[in-house]
Amino acid sequence: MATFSSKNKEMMVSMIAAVAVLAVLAPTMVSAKQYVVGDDKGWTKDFDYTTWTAGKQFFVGDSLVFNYAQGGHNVFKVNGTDFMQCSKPLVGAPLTTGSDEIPLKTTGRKWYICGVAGHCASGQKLVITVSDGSAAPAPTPTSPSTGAVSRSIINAGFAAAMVVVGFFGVVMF
Ligand SMILES: *[C@@H]1O[C@H](CO)[C@@H](O)[C@H](O)[C@H]1NC(C)=O
Ligand SMILES: [Cu+2]
Repeated sequence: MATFSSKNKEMMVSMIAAVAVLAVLAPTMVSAKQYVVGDDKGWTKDFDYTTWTAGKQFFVGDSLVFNYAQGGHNVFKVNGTDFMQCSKPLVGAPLTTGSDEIPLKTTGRKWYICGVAGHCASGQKLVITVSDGSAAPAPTPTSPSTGAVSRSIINAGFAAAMVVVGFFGVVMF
């Protein structure tokens, strides 16, 4: 390509714009969220984790971090029945490091409790629902989640940018 026709210049400009869009969107897209359970209060009893989860959208690829004084608490992953009854699972050991990260690998409801006697009954229990990041999550009747909406838009923008870049890549080179 010794000289550019004006058509080629136009294409070049479009391609640069597409790459710029991609550069802006790509880091946002891949950033999985890490949720510190209870934020600065951490994983503790006498805390309302239902309120903490309100308005949060959890997606596959995100992760939970349970922070607590080691030995003071622990983290058991349980099923819905054990969650309701605050009973420890019959098999399986709890997480006990004091800073336990749990990657959310699958969709669906996930239940966690502290296994120290009385703690679950005092509110140290967490239930979340993990959604597939590519599917449009069901809107909640009271307040639509801006996080979920923006993620869908980003996915759409990313796909569009890829198509544009791919197209001009084929045309020009
Ligand atoms: C939940 O887990 C307990 C063991 O911790 C088990 O006995 C029970 O059958 C399970 N319930 C369901 C619905 O899977
Ligand atoms: Cu505890």
